[in-house]
Amino acid sequence: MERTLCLVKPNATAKNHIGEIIARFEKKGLAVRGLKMLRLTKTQAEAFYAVHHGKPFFADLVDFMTSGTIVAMLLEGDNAVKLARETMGATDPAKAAEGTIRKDFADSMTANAVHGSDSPENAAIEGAFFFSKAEVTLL
Ligand code: FUP
Repeated sequence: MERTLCLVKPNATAKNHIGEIIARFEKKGLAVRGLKMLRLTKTQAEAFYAVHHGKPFFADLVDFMTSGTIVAMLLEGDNAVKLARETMGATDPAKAAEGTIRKDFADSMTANAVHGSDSPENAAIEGAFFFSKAEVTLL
């Protein structure tokens, strides 16, 4: 069993796609083990995307991620990191496969509806970013 951290981004929460996006993950066999709705501060968004600091799209990405509420979830299952990213589709929605979340709900490369950790190591770091040890231990 593996866990991953996924986010429903502000464009998707604003369009009432939270339920459908979570259902897409659940239908692939991923179990929701943590769930919360919040709005990131600029400092938090900059920290979450620190790996992209200095890139040309960084400021727009931070602006977008702080533009509204997001939903953070811990998903669990076999190969959860890879399975969640397959369910999400390519980062660029123009390249996302039919039936993926980004194909159906992304508005642009930045407003691409969902985030998913890209490795088990980053999943642990990103999971701890949104969920306290007590919250995770209770699960
Ligand atoms: P992903 O792992 O699929 O979320 O993609 P990346 O880590 O490559 O990108 C992180 C975020 O930056 C994504 F939400 C998309 C955004 N991004 C841009 O807005 N422009 C780019 O050129 C690349 C990434």
